Amino acid sequence: MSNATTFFKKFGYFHGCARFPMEQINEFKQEFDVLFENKRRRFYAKFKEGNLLEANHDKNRWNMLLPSDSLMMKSAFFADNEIFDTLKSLFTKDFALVFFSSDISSPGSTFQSCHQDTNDFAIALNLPLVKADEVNGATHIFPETHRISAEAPFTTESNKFSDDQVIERANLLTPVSLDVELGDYTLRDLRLIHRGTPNNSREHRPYLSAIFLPTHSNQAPDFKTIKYGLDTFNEFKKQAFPSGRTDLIDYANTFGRLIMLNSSSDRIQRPIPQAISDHLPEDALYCLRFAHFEDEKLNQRIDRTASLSEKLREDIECAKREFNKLKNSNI
Ligand SMILES: O=C(O)CCC(=O)C(=O)O
Ligand SMILES: [Fe+2]
Repeated sequence: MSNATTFFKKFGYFHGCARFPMEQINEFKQEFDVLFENKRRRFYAKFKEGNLLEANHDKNRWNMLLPSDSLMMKSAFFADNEIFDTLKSLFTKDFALVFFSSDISSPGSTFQSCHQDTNDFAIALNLPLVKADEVNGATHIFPETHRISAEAPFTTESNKFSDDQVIERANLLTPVSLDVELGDYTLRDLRLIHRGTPNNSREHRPYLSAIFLPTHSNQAPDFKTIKYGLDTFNEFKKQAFPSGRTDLIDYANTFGRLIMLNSSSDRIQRPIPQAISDHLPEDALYCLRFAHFEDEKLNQRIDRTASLSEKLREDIECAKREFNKLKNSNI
C-alpha cells in the first residue's frame, strides 16, 4: 500500500505536496477567473432581487461546475498517475468522476457548521488555485472522523450520523487547518467532518473540486430523463433564489445534486467535445464513462435502461410536488 493510501485510511484525507507545476496552476487560474467572473455576473443579473446570500450557497460561498471545453478538462489533472493509483486502491471496485466542479470561499464568508458532505464513502480531490491558510479560509478538518470511532478500522460502509451527532463529535475534537500551497492537492473522504472557514482576505479562494463516487454497475437512466431532471432543477432555482428563502434554495441545490448523483455524472448537458476526448488518457476516460460525449462510441459504454429512467422520472415528479408544498408553506 502506498503512503498516501495508508495515511488516507487512518486520517480520512491526504495532502499531496508540489505535485503540479506552477505554470499549469497559473493557466488554470487564468481560465477559472474568467469563468467565475461570468458566472457571478449572470447570477447577479438573474437573482439579485431578494437574494440574501449574495452567492449560490451559504454566506458568500460558491459552487461552480467547470466546463467540458476547458484546459482544466483537457489536462485530465483529476486522473494524474499518483492520484489515480491512490483512488484505485481506496475504492477497490469501480468508481467514477461525478462532479467536475469548484468550491469558492469569497471575502466575507463565515464559518460553516461542522458537517460531513455525505454519510457515504466518496472522495473529493481539491486543487487549490491560490495558496490557502487561516487568513483566506483554508478548510478545517477533523482527522479520523471518517471512521465511526478512533478505534474502528477503515471501511467503505456508510455511517448513520445525524447532523447533531456530527456536531457533538466535532465538539470533542480540535480541527486542523488544511493549509495548501500552489501545486498541492488534497484528497478528502466525504464522510470526514470538516467546515469552511471565514475568508478575511480581499481575494476569492477557489479550489477545483473533483468528486469521485463508487459505482455498482455500468447502468444509468437515459439522457432525456436526466435532462428533464436538470430542467426541473433550473425551474426550482428560478423560484428559490429570488424568494430569498434558504429552505427553498437548499432544496433546489440538493435536488440538482441528486439528479447528477443518479446520473453518476454532471456532464449530461455539458457534452465533452471530441477535440477534448481525443486527448484524454485512458484513466480519465474511465473516470468519465458516465458523461455525455460528442463522440458517440464513448457513450456506448453505459447501458441506459428503461427501469432506471422510469424510477428517476417518478423521483422528479415527487420532488416537484414536495417543492411546491414547501413553497406554499408558511414560514
Ligand atoms: O470550501 C471549503 O473550504 C469547504 C466548503 C464545504 O465544505 C462545503 O461547502 O461543503
Ligand atoms: Fe463540505
